[in-house]
Amino acid sequence: SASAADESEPETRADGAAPETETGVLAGDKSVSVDEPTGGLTAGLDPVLQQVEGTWIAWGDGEADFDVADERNRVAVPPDDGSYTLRRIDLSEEAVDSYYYGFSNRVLWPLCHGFTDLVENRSNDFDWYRTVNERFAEAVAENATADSTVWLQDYHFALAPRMIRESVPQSTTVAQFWHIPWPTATTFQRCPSGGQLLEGVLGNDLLGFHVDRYADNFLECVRRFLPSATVDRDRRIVSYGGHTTRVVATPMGVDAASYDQDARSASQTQLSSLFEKYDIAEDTVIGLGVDRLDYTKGIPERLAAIERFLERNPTWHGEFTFIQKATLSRTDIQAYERYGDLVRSEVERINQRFRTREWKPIVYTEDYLDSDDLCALYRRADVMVVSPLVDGMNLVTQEYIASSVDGDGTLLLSDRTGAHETLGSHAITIDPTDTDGFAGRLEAALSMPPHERKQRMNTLRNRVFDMDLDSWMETQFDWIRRVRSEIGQTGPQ
Ligand code: GDG
Repeated sequence: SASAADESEPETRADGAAPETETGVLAGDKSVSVDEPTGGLTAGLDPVLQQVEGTWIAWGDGEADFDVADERNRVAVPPDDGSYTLRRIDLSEEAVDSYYYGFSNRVLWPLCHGFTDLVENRSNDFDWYRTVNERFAEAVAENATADSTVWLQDYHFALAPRMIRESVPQSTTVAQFWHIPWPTATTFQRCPSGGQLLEGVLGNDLLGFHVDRYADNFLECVRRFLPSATVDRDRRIVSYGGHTTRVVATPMGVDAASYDQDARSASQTQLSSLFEKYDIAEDTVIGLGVDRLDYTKGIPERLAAIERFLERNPTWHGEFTFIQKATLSRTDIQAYERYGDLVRSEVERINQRFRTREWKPIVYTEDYLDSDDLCALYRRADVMVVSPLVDGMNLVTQEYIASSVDGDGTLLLSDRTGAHETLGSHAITIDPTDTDGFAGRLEAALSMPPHERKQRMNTLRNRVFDMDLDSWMETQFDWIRRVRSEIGQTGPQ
C-alpha cells in the first residue's frame, strides 16, 4: 500500500485548480463533501491511490474544526466504494499562519527562488513548521507498515522525512518530490536552520527534483554544510548518519491527452462568450499569460516588454491584445499584496497610454477560469508568454503546448524555468529582464512564418506527450522500486 502526504493552499488547490465535480457527501452535523480536482498532481495521484488503496494525508482548511479522532477526518474516496482513505490533519489558524504563511512561504519559498531580500524569518514560525511536520510524521507512522511507500510532496515537509524514517520500519520506503528549485550553496547559506532542513530531507530514501541543476545544487549544499556526509556526485547518492538517500532529476509532466481533448472540444460559442466578456474583437491576434500572482512569475517584466513592443510597433495597435490571467495567491503576505498592486497599476498605466475607444492592449483578469475556458484560451492564443524570473518547472508551458491542437501557436519561454531545460530548444527563448530583447522576440513570434510555427510546435507536442504526467508517475515509482530493492539487498545501513 502507499501513503501520500499532500498540501494545498487554503484558497486554491496545490495545482491552483478549484474542485470540479462533487462526487459524494457524508452526512453528519458538519457534512463533508468529496470533490474531484480538475487537474495537476492532485488529479494524477487520485487514480494511483485508488489502485493501491492507500492513505492520502493532507491538511484541512482549518474551518472544519473536527478533532483528530473524528470519523470525518478519515474520508473514504470515492465515498461509495472507498478505494482509499483521505486523512485530514486540521491545523489551527495560528498553525496555518506560522507554518504555511510563515516558514514555508516567507522563508523557504523566497529563499529557494533566490529572492533573499524577501525572506522574513518571524519568531515562532520555524517552531510551528517543526510542529506541523511532526503531526504529519505521526499520522504517517500510524498508517505505514513495513511494505508501505510514503511519498511526500514539496517544501512544506523538509523535516518530516527524518522524523518518519526514525519511526517507521526500516523496510518502509520514504520518498519526496521537491517541486521548487533547490538554490545554490551561496543562497542556501542564508537559510535559517538550514542544517536541520538538510538533515530532515536526508531522511528520505529517494529525493526527486525537476531538473539536474537543482539536484546538483542540493548535493553541493550537503557537501558544504554537512561535512560528515559522504556525497557521491556522479551517482547522486548521499550517506549521512547511517542512512542513504538517492537524489534524482525527473521533470514533471501534465496530463497532455486530457488538455488535448479539452482543447479539441472547445467550441466557438464558448470562445466568443469569453471574448465578449473581455470585450475583445473576434479576429484579434492574442498573446496570453497564465500565472499565480507571485513575484517569481515575472509579470511586470512581461508588461514592460509588451509596452516596448507597442512603442515600436504602431501597426499592431488595435490588432493585438494580451490577456493576462492572474490567480490570487498567498495574499496574507505583504510581498504578494504589493506585487498584486504593482501588476494592476502597470496594466492600468499601459492601457491608459495606448488604448483607443475600440481597443485596449491588455486584458487583465483575476477570475477563476474553468478548465474548458482555460483550454479554449490556450488553443486560441497565437503567442503564449511564460516569463518567470525563476520557476521550478512551470506546468502552464506544457498545458499550452498540449492544448495547441492546431499546431500554430508560438511559445516565448524564459530561460530561468525548469521547463526551459526540458523544452527550451524549440521555444523562443527570452531573458525576462532584457526588455528590448524580450520585445524583439515578441515581434519575431508574431511574424514567424506558419511552417516554422508548425514545425516547432510539432516537436514541442511530441516532447510534452512523451513526458506526460503518467510517464512521470511511472518514473517515480520505478525509482521507488529500485531504491526499495537496494534497501532489501544491502539491509539496514
Ligand atoms: C509549483 C512550482 C511547478 C492557474 N490559474 C488557473 C489555473 N491555473 C493552474 C495552471 C497550472 C497551475 O495553476 C500553476 O502551475 P505552475 O506549474 O505554472 O506554477 P506553481 O503554481 O508555482 O507550481 C512550479 C509546479 O509546482 C509543479 O511541480 O511546475 O515550478 O512553482 O496548472 O493551469 N487553472 C484553472 N483556472 C485558472 O484560472 N483551471
